[in-house]
Amino acid sequence: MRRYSAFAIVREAARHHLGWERAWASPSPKARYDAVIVGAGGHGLATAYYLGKNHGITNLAVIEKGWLGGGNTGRNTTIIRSNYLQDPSAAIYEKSRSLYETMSQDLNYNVMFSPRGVMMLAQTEHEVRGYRRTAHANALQGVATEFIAPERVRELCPIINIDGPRYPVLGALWQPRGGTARHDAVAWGYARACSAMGMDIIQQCEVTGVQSTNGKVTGVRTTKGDIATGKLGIVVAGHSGVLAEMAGFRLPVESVALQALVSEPIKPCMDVVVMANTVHGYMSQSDKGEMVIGGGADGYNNYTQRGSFHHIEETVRALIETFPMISRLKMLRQWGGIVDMTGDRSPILSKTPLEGCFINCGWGTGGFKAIPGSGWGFAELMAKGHSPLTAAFGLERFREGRFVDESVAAGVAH
Ligand code: FAD
Ligand code: PYC
Repeated sequence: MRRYSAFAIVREAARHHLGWERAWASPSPKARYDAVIVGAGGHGLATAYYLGKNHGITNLAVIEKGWLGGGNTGRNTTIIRSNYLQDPSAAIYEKSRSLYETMSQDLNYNVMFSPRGVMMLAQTEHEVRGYRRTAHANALQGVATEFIAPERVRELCPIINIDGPRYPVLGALWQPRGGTARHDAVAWGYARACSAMGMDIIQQCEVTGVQSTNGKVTGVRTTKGDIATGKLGIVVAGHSGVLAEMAGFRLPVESVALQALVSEPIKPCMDVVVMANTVHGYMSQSDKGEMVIGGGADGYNNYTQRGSFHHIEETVRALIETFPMISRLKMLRQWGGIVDMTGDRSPILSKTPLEGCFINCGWGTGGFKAIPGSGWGFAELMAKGHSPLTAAFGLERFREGRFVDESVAAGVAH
Protein backbone atom coordinates (compact mmCIF):
# COMPACT_ATOMS: atom_id res chain seq x y z
CA MET A 1 0.00 0.00 0.00
CA ARG A 2 1.41 3.41 -0.93
CA ARG A 3 1.07 5.83 1.94
CA TYR A 4 -1.11 8.92 1.69
CA SER A 5 0.91 12.06 2.44
CA ALA A 6 1.28 15.70 1.45
CA PHE A 7 4.07 14.56 -0.86
CA ALA A 8 1.73 12.03 -2.54
CA ILE A 9 -0.85 14.77 -3.19
CA VAL A 10 1.78 16.97 -4.85
CA ARG A 11 3.11 14.01 -6.87
CA GLU A 12 -0.37 13.06 -8.08
CA ALA A 13 -1.30 16.67 -8.83
CA ALA A 14 1.73 16.82 -11.11
CA ARG A 15 0.60 13.73 -13.06
CA HIS A 16 -3.14 14.38 -13.32
CA HIS A 17 -4.00 12.03 -10.42
CA LEU A 18 -3.39 8.95 -12.55
CA GLY A 19 -1.25 7.16 -9.96
CA TRP A 20 -3.66 6.62 -7.07
CA GLU A 21 -4.15 2.94 -6.23
CA ARG A 22 -7.47 1.33 -5.39
CA ALA A 23 -7.94 1.67 -1.63
CA TRP A 24 -8.70 -2.04 -1.20
CA ALA A 25 -8.79 -5.11 -3.43
CA SER A 26 -11.97 -7.00 -4.36
CA PRO A 27 -10.85 -10.63 -4.57
CA SER A 28 -12.86 -13.83 -4.99
CA PRO A 29 -13.04 -15.94 -1.84
CA LYS A 30 -10.41 -18.63 -1.24
CA ALA A 31 -11.48 -22.11 -0.16
CA ARG A 32 -10.05 -21.74 3.35
CA TYR A 33 -8.97 -19.02 5.81
CA ASP A 34 -7.50 -19.12 9.32
CA ALA A 35 -10.29 -16.78 10.39
CA VAL A 36 -13.50 -15.46 8.85
CA ILE A 37 -15.40 -12.38 10.00
CA VAL A 38 -19.01 -12.01 8.89
CA GLY A 39 -19.99 -8.35 8.46
CA ALA A 40 -17.87 -5.52 7.06
CA GLY A 41 -19.21 -2.83 9.36
CA GLY A 42 -16.86 -0.92 11.61
CA HIS A 43 -16.74 -3.63 14.28
CA GLY A 44 -16.03 -6.46 11.83
CA LEU A 45 -13.33 -4.50 10.01
CA ALA A 46 -11.72 -3.27 13.25
CA THR A 47 -11.67 -6.86 14.53
CA ALA A 48 -9.93 -8.00 11.35
CA TYR A 49 -7.46 -5.11 11.58
CA TYR A 50 -6.42 -5.88 15.17
CA LEU A 51 -6.32 -9.64 14.49
CA GLY A 52 -3.67 -8.80 11.90
CA LYS A 53 -1.89 -5.96 13.65
CA ASN A 54 -1.86 -7.27 17.25
CA HIS A 55 -2.01 -11.05 16.73
CA GLY A 56 -0.44 -11.70 13.31
CA ILE A 57 -3.55 -13.42 11.86
CA THR A 58 -3.75 -12.18 8.28
CA ASN A 59 -5.04 -15.20 6.35
CA LEU A 60 -8.49 -13.82 6.98
CA ALA A 61 -11.63 -12.91 5.05
CA VAL A 62 -14.28 -10.36 5.93
CA ILE A 63 -17.55 -11.38 4.25
CA GLU A 64 -20.15 -8.69 3.59
CA LYS A 65 -23.57 -9.23 2.04
CA GLY A 66 -23.86 -5.63 0.82
CA TRP A 67 -21.12 -3.01 0.61
CA LEU A 68 -18.66 -2.28 3.38
CA GLY A 69 -19.91 0.28 5.87
CA GLY A 70 -23.42 0.08 4.38
CA GLY A 71 -25.02 -1.08 7.64
CA ASN A 72 -25.26 0.99 10.80
CA THR A 73 -21.64 2.09 10.47
CA GLY A 74 -22.59 4.33 7.55
CA ARG A 75 -25.97 5.33 9.03
CA ASN A 76 -25.14 6.69 12.47
CA THR A 77 -24.81 10.21 13.79
CA THR A 78 -21.11 9.67 14.66
CA ILE A 79 -21.16 10.68 18.33
CA ILE A 80 -18.09 9.51 20.25
CA ARG A 81 -18.02 9.62 24.05
CA SER A 82 -17.02 7.36 26.94
CA ASN A 83 -19.06 8.83 29.83
CA TYR A 84 -20.55 5.50 30.92
CA LEU A 85 -21.28 4.55 34.51
CA GLN A 86 -20.10 0.96 34.97
CA ASP A 87 -16.37 0.15 35.11
CA PRO A 88 -16.31 -2.45 32.27
CA SER A 89 -18.18 -0.01 30.01
CA ALA A 90 -15.94 2.93 30.85
CA ALA A 91 -12.90 0.72 30.16
CA ILE A 92 -13.94 -0.39 26.66
CA TYR A 93 -15.50 2.93 25.58
CA GLU A 94 -12.53 4.97 26.84
CA LYS A 95 -10.07 2.59 25.18
CA SER A 96 -12.08 3.19 22.03
CA ARG A 97 -12.21 6.97 22.41
CA SER A 98 -8.46 7.06 22.98
CA LEU A 99 -7.87 4.95 19.84
CA TYR A 100 -9.97 7.47 17.88
CA GLU A 101 -7.50 10.19 18.93
CA THR A 102 -4.73 8.54 16.88
CA MET A 103 -6.77 6.60 14.33
CA SER A 104 -5.97 8.82 11.34
CA GLN A 105 -2.23 8.43 11.92
CA ASP A 106 -2.53 4.74 12.75
CA LEU A 107 -4.52 3.92 9.59
CA ASN A 108 -2.87 6.60 7.43
CA TYR A 109 -6.43 7.64 6.57
CA ASN A 110 -8.14 10.85 7.63
CA VAL A 111 -11.16 9.82 9.71
CA MET A 112 -11.78 13.47 10.65
CA PHE A 113 -11.93 12.81 14.39
CA SER A 114 -13.22 16.02 15.90
CA PRO A 115 -12.99 16.12 19.72
CA ARG A 116 -15.31 19.10 19.89
CA GLY A 117 -16.91 18.06 23.19
CA VAL A 118 -20.16 16.28 24.01
CA MET A 119 -22.69 17.54 26.52
CA MET A 120 -25.68 15.71 27.92
CA LEU A 121 -28.21 18.16 29.26
CA ALA A 122 -29.68 17.58 32.71
CA GLN A 123 -33.26 18.83 32.61
CA THR A 124 -34.73 17.20 35.71
CA GLU A 125 -33.42 16.82 39.28
CA HIS A 126 -33.19 13.08 38.62
CA GLU A 127 -30.88 13.71 35.68
CA VAL A 128 -28.77 16.14 37.73
CA ARG A 129 -28.23 13.42 40.36
CA GLY A 130 -27.58 10.78 37.70
CA TYR A 131 -25.00 12.84 35.78
CA ARG A 132 -23.24 14.01 38.95
CA ARG A 133 -22.94 10.34 39.89
CA THR A 134 -21.55 9.49 36.43
CA ALA A 135 -19.03 12.35 36.68
CA HIS A 136 -17.83 10.96 40.05
CA ALA A 137 -17.62 7.42 38.61
CA ASN A 138 -15.72 8.72 35.57
CA ALA A 139 -13.21 10.51 37.83
CA LEU A 140 -12.44 7.18 39.50
CA GLN A 141 -12.23 5.44 36.10
CA GLY A 142 -9.84 7.99 34.62
CA VAL A 143 -12.42 9.30 32.13
CA ALA A 144 -12.30 13.10 31.86
CA THR A 145 -15.85 14.42 32.35
CA GLU A 146 -17.39 17.08 34.59
CA PHE A 147 -20.79 18.30 35.64
CA ILE A 148 -21.21 21.89 34.44
CA ALA A 149 -23.66 24.64 35.43
CA PRO A 150 -26.29 26.16 33.08
CA GLU A 151 -24.17 29.31 32.56
CA ARG A 152 -21.32 27.19 31.20
CA VAL A 153 -23.79 25.30 28.97
CA ARG A 154 -24.89 28.64 27.53
CA GLU A 155 -21.26 29.71 27.00
CA LEU A 156 -20.40 26.48 25.18
CA CYS A 157 -23.58 26.43 23.10
CA PRO A 158 -25.27 29.84 22.86
CA ILE A 159 -28.13 28.56 20.66
CA ILE A 160 -29.64 26.43 23.47
CA ASN A 161 -32.84 27.69 25.06
CA ILE A 162 -31.74 27.37 28.70
CA ASP A 163 -35.23 28.15 30.04
CA GLY A 164 -36.96 25.59 27.78
CA PRO A 165 -40.78 25.69 27.56
CA ARG A 166 -41.19 22.38 29.39
CA TYR A 167 -37.81 21.63 31.04
CA PRO A 168 -35.14 24.18 32.03
CA VAL A 169 -31.47 23.26 31.57
CA LEU A 170 -30.17 22.58 35.10
CA GLY A 171 -26.63 21.66 34.03
CA ALA A 172 -24.91 19.08 31.87
CA LEU A 173 -22.49 16.18 31.87
CA TRP A 174 -19.62 17.52 29.74
CA GLN A 175 -16.91 15.41 28.09
CA PRO A 176 -14.49 17.85 26.43
CA ARG A 177 -12.64 15.15 24.42
CA GLY A 178 -15.81 13.49 23.16
CA GLY A 179 -16.87 14.42 19.64
CA THR A 180 -17.46 13.01 16.19
CA ALA A 181 -15.62 11.33 13.29
CA ARG A 182 -16.47 10.69 9.65
CA HIS A 183 -18.22 7.31 9.83
CA ASP A 184 -17.59 6.09 6.26
CA ALA A 185 -13.93 6.99 6.59
CA VAL A 186 -13.63 4.76 9.66
CA ALA A 187 -14.88 1.78 7.62
CA TRP A 188 -12.81 2.72 4.56
CA GLY A 189 -9.65 3.32 6.60
CA TYR A 190 -9.87 -0.06 8.31
CA ALA A 191 -10.71 -1.78 5.00
CA ARG A 192 -7.69 -0.25 3.29
CA ALA A 193 -5.38 -1.24 6.15
CA CYS A 194 -6.79 -4.80 6.21
CA SER A 195 -6.39 -5.16 2.47
CA ALA A 196 -2.80 -3.92 2.75
CA MET A 197 -2.10 -6.71 5.25
CA GLY A 198 -3.26 -9.24 2.64
CA MET A 199 -6.73 -9.89 4.03
CA ASP A 200 -9.65 -10.46 1.64
CA ILE A 201 -12.68 -8.19 1.92
CA ILE A 202 -15.45 -9.86 -0.01
CA GLN A 203 -18.46 -7.69 -0.70
CA GLN A 204 -21.82 -8.68 -2.23
CA CYS A 205 -21.46 -12.10 -0.60
CA GLU A 206 -24.09 -13.21 1.88
CA VAL A 207 -23.43 -15.84 4.53
CA THR A 208 -26.37 -18.24 4.33
CA GLY A 209 -25.24 -21.01 6.68
CA VAL A 210 -22.74 -21.92 9.37
CA GLN A 211 -21.11 -25.34 9.07
CA SER A 212 -19.93 -27.44 12.00
CA THR A 213 -18.80 -30.91 13.01
CA ASN A 214 -18.96 -32.33 16.55
CA GLY A 215 -19.83 -28.94 18.07
CA LYS A 216 -16.96 -27.11 16.32
CA VAL A 217 -17.27 -24.58 13.56
CA THR A 218 -15.82 -25.72 10.23
CA GLY A 219 -16.89 -23.02 7.82
CA VAL A 220 -19.62 -20.90 6.29
CA ARG A 221 -21.92 -21.31 3.34
CA THR A 222 -22.10 -18.18 1.20
CA THR A 223 -23.64 -16.96 -2.04
CA LYS A 224 -20.13 -17.23 -3.53
CA GLY A 225 -19.55 -20.80 -2.33
CA ASP A 226 -18.45 -22.60 0.83
CA ILE A 227 -15.50 -21.23 2.82
CA ALA A 228 -13.71 -23.37 5.40
CA THR A 229 -12.41 -21.93 8.68
CA GLY A 230 -11.90 -22.99 12.28
CA LYS A 231 -12.38 -19.46 13.67
CA LEU A 232 -15.52 -17.50 12.94
CA GLY A 233 -16.46 -14.02 14.17
CA ILE A 234 -20.10 -12.99 13.70
CA VAL A 235 -20.32 -9.18 13.67
CA VAL A 236 -23.59 -8.32 11.94
CA ALA A 237 -25.42 -5.92 14.33
CA GLY A 238 -29.18 -5.98 13.50
CA HIS A 239 -28.85 -9.42 11.86
CA SER A 240 -27.11 -11.09 14.80
CA GLY A 241 -30.19 -13.16 15.69
CA VAL A 242 -30.35 -14.47 12.09
CA LEU A 243 -26.68 -15.54 12.07
CA ALA A 244 -26.93 -17.00 15.59
CA GLU A 245 -29.82 -19.16 14.42
CA MET A 246 -27.63 -20.43 11.55
CA ALA A 247 -24.98 -21.33 14.14
CA GLY A 248 -27.54 -23.10 16.33
CA PHE A 249 -27.96 -20.79 19.33
CA ARG A 250 -30.27 -17.97 20.42
CA LEU A 251 -29.37 -14.45 21.51
CA PRO A 252 -31.05 -12.16 24.07
CA VAL A 253 -31.19 -9.38 21.46
CA GLU A 254 -34.00 -7.48 19.75
CA SER A 255 -33.64 -5.74 16.39
CA VAL A 256 -35.33 -2.35 16.08
CA ALA A 257 -35.05 0.66 13.78
CA LEU A 258 -33.22 3.80 14.87
CA GLN A 259 -33.38 6.79 12.59
CA ALA A 260 -31.65 10.07 11.96
CA LEU A 261 -32.12 13.12 9.75
CA VAL A 262 -30.09 16.04 8.44
CA SER A 263 -31.15 19.57 7.64
CA GLU A 264 -30.13 21.81 4.79
CA PRO A 265 -26.63 23.23 5.40
CA ILE A 266 -26.35 26.50 7.31
CA LYS A 267 -23.48 28.68 8.53
CA PRO A 268 -21.57 27.33 11.58
CA CYS A 269 -23.74 27.84 14.66
CA MET A 270 -22.81 25.03 17.02
CA ASP A 271 -19.36 23.56 17.67
CA VAL A 272 -20.25 20.96 20.31
CA VAL A 273 -22.49 17.88 20.35
CA VAL A 274 -25.63 18.23 22.48
CA MET A 275 -27.82 15.39 23.71
CA ALA A 276 -31.09 16.28 25.42
CA ASN A 277 -32.35 13.02 26.80
CA THR A 278 -35.39 14.20 28.76
CA VAL A 279 -37.06 15.70 25.70
CA HIS A 280 -35.16 13.12 23.67
CA GLY A 281 -33.31 14.55 20.77
CA TYR A 282 -29.68 15.21 19.97
CA MET A 283 -27.92 17.45 17.49
CA SER A 284 -24.51 18.40 16.12
CA GLN A 285 -23.37 20.28 13.02
CA SER A 286 -21.54 18.50 10.24
CA ASP A 287 -18.51 19.96 8.47
CA LYS A 288 -20.83 20.69 5.52
CA GLY A 289 -23.08 22.77 7.80
CA GLU A 290 -26.00 20.35 8.01
CA MET A 291 -27.60 19.89 11.41
CA VAL A 292 -27.32 16.16 12.22
CA ILE A 293 -30.31 15.09 14.26
CA GLY A 294 -31.56 11.97 15.99
CA GLY A 295 -33.90 10.73 18.66
CA GLY A 296 -35.33 7.52 20.06
CA ALA A 297 -35.52 4.00 18.67
CA ASP A 298 -38.77 2.48 17.44
CA GLY A 299 -40.75 0.50 19.97
CA TYR A 300 -41.23 -2.63 17.86
CA ASN A 301 -39.00 -5.19 16.17
CA ASN A 302 -38.24 -4.59 12.55
CA TYR A 303 -35.73 -5.33 9.77
CA THR A 304 -36.53 -2.53 7.33
CA GLN A 305 -33.92 0.24 7.31
CA ARG A 306 -36.48 3.03 7.70
CA GLY A 307 -38.17 4.11 10.93
CA SER A 308 -41.58 5.36 11.94
CA PHE A 309 -42.98 8.79 11.15
CA HIS A 310 -44.08 9.60 14.70
CA HIS A 311 -40.44 9.42 15.85
CA ILE A 312 -39.41 12.06 13.33
CA GLU A 313 -42.18 14.31 14.64
CA GLU A 314 -41.21 13.74 18.29
CA THR A 315 -37.52 14.28 17.62
CA VAL A 316 -38.06 17.48 15.69
CA ARG A 317 -40.43 18.77 18.40
CA ALA A 318 -37.83 18.01 21.10
CA LEU A 319 -35.10 19.83 19.21
CA ILE A 320 -37.20 22.87 18.36
CA GLU A 321 -37.90 23.42 22.05
CA THR A 322 -34.18 23.02 22.85
CA PHE A 323 -32.90 25.04 19.87
CA PRO A 324 -35.74 27.38 18.76
CA MET A 325 -33.59 28.85 15.96
CA ILE A 326 -33.83 25.62 13.94
CA SER A 327 -37.63 25.83 13.64
CA ARG A 328 -37.54 27.12 10.07
CA LEU A 329 -34.85 24.76 8.78
CA LYS A 330 -35.76 22.34 6.02
CA MET A 331 -34.90 18.69 6.56
CA LEU A 332 -33.02 17.19 3.61
CA ARG A 333 -32.83 13.49 4.29
CA GLN A 334 -34.00 10.86 6.76
CA TRP A 335 -32.85 7.25 7.09
CA GLY A 336 -32.82 4.35 9.50
CA GLY A 337 -30.63 1.48 10.61
CA ILE A 338 -31.47 -1.75 12.42
CA VAL A 339 -29.85 -1.79 15.84
CA ASP A 340 -29.39 -4.81 18.08
CA MET A 341 -30.59 -4.10 21.62
CA THR A 342 -29.78 -6.16 24.70
CA GLY A 343 -31.76 -5.95 27.95
CA ASP A 344 -28.93 -4.26 29.89
CA ARG A 345 -28.02 -2.01 26.92
CA SER A 346 -24.46 -3.38 26.96
CA PRO A 347 -22.80 -5.29 24.13
CA ILE A 348 -22.10 -9.00 23.79
CA LEU A 349 -18.49 -9.94 22.98
CA SER A 350 -18.39 -13.60 23.63
CA LYS A 351 -17.57 -17.19 22.90
CA THR A 352 -20.69 -19.11 21.86
CA PRO A 353 -21.98 -22.66 22.40
CA LEU A 354 -20.37 -23.52 19.02
CA GLU A 355 -16.63 -23.95 19.57
CA GLY A 356 -14.52 -21.62 17.44
CA CYS A 357 -17.49 -19.32 16.80
CA PHE A 358 -17.48 -15.91 18.50
CA ILE A 359 -20.12 -13.19 18.55
CA ASN A 360 -19.78 -9.41 18.72
CA CYS A 361 -23.17 -7.66 18.85
CA GLY A 362 -25.62 -5.79 21.06
CA TRP A 363 -24.04 -2.38 20.54
CA GLY A 364 -27.55 -1.14 19.91
CA THR A 365 -27.83 2.59 19.44
CA GLY A 366 -24.30 3.38 20.65
CA GLY A 367 -21.68 1.28 18.90
CA PHE A 368 -20.03 3.72 16.51
CA LYS A 369 -17.98 5.21 19.32
CA ALA A 370 -16.94 1.69 20.33
CA ILE A 371 -15.56 0.49 16.99
CA PRO A 372 -11.78 0.56 17.69
CA GLY A 373 -12.07 -0.60 21.33
CA SER A 374 -14.45 -3.39 20.38
CA GLY A 375 -12.18 -4.49 17.52
CA TRP A 376 -9.17 -4.47 19.85
CA GLY A 377 -10.89 -6.55 22.55
CA PHE A 378 -12.78 -8.92 20.24
CA ALA A 379 -9.61 -9.65 18.24
CA GLU A 380 -7.85 -10.54 21.50
CA LEU A 381 -10.77 -12.77 22.52
CA MET A 382 -10.73 -14.54 19.13
CA ALA A 383 -6.95 -14.93 19.10
CA LYS A 384 -6.31 -15.89 22.74
CA GLY A 385 -9.67 -17.01 24.10
CA HIS A 386 -9.72 -14.19 26.68
CA SER A 387 -9.56 -10.41 26.79
CA PRO A 388 -9.71 -8.16 29.87
CA LEU A 389 -11.68 -5.63 27.79
CA THR A 390 -14.45 -8.08 26.90
CA ALA A 391 -14.56 -10.30 30.01
CA ALA A 392 -17.68 -8.65 31.49
CA PHE A 393 -19.60 -8.84 28.20
CA GLY A 394 -19.96 -12.62 27.81
CA LEU A 395 -23.27 -14.27 26.92
CA GLU A 396 -23.32 -16.10 30.26
CA ARG A 397 -24.08 -12.86 32.10
CA PHE A 398 -27.73 -13.13 31.07
CA ARG A 399 -27.97 -16.60 32.64
CA GLU A 400 -26.03 -15.62 35.74
CA GLY A 401 -27.69 -12.23 36.30
CA ARG A 402 -24.42 -10.26 36.06
CA PHE A 403 -25.83 -7.44 33.95
CA VAL A 404 -23.72 -4.45 32.99
CA ASP A 405 -26.67 -2.14 33.41
CA GLU A 406 -26.31 0.95 31.28
CA SER A 407 -29.93 1.40 30.23
CA VAL A 408 -30.32 4.65 32.14
CA ALA A 409 -26.77 5.29 33.29
CA ALA A 410 -25.51 5.82 29.75
CA GLY A 411 -27.86 8.78 29.58
CA VAL A 412 -29.38 7.66 26.31
CA ALA A 413 -32.99 6.72 26.74
CA HIS A 414 -33.24 4.46 23.71
P1 FAD B 1 -22.99 -2.68 10.90
O1 FAD B 1 -22.29 -1.46 10.49
O2 FAD B 1 -24.48 -2.70 10.75
O3 FAD B 1 -22.32 -3.87 10.08
C1 FAD B 1 -22.87 -5.17 10.05
C2 FAD B 1 -22.71 -5.67 8.64
O4 FAD B 1 -23.09 -7.04 8.60
C3 FAD B 1 -23.62 -4.95 7.65
O5 FAD B 1 -22.82 -4.28 6.69
C4 FAD B 1 -24.47 -6.05 7.06
O6 FAD B 1 -24.73 -5.88 5.67
C5 FAD B 1 -23.61 -7.29 7.31
N1 FAD B 1 -24.37 -8.54 7.31
C6 FAD B 1 -25.56 -8.79 7.92
N2 FAD B 1 -25.96 -10.05 7.66
C7 FAD B 1 -24.99 -10.61 6.87
C8 FAD B 1 -24.85 -11.88 6.26
N3 FAD B 1 -25.76 -12.86 6.39
N4 FAD B 1 -23.74 -12.10 5.50
C9 FAD B 1 -22.79 -11.14 5.34
N5 FAD B 1 -22.90 -9.90 5.88
C10 FAD B 1 -23.99 -9.65 6.65
N6 FAD B 1 -23.49 4.89 17.74
C11 FAD B 1 -22.70 5.82 18.34
O7 FAD B 1 -21.75 5.48 19.05
N7 FAD B 1 -22.93 7.15 18.17
C12 FAD B 1 -23.96 7.60 17.44
O8 FAD B 1 -24.14 8.82 17.28
C13 FAD B 1 -24.83 6.66 16.85
N8 FAD B 1 -25.90 7.07 16.13
C14 FAD B 1 -26.68 6.17 15.48
C15 FAD B 1 -27.71 6.64 14.66
C16 FAD B 1 -28.44 5.76 13.90
C17 FAD B 1 -29.55 6.29 13.04
C18 FAD B 1 -28.15 4.37 13.95
C19 FAD B 1 -28.92 3.40 13.11
C20 FAD B 1 -27.14 3.88 14.78
C21 FAD B 1 -26.39 4.77 15.56
N9 FAD B 1 -25.34 4.36 16.37
C22 FAD B 1 -24.55 5.27 16.99
C23 FAD B 1 -25.07 2.93 16.53
C24 FAD B 1 -23.95 2.45 15.61
O9 FAD B 1 -24.18 2.90 14.30
C25 FAD B 1 -23.84 0.92 15.62
O10 FAD B 1 -23.81 0.44 16.94
C26 FAD B 1 -22.58 0.46 14.91
O11 FAD B 1 -22.41 1.12 13.68
C27 FAD B 1 -22.64 -1.04 14.67
O12 FAD B 1 -21.56 -1.38 13.84
P2 FAD B 1 -21.41 -2.86 13.33
O13 FAD B 1 -20.14 -2.95 12.60
O14 FAD B 1 -21.63 -3.80 14.48
O15 FAD B 1 -22.69 -3.08 12.41
O1 PYC C 1 -24.50 6.52 21.99
O2 PYC C 1 -23.91 8.61 22.02
C1 PYC C 1 -24.60 7.71 21.61
C2 PYC C 1 -25.61 7.98 20.58
C3 PYC C 1 -25.91 9.18 20.09
C4 PYC C 1 -26.88 8.98 19.17
C5 PYC C 1 -27.16 7.67 19.08
N1 PYC C 1 -26.35 7.06 19.98
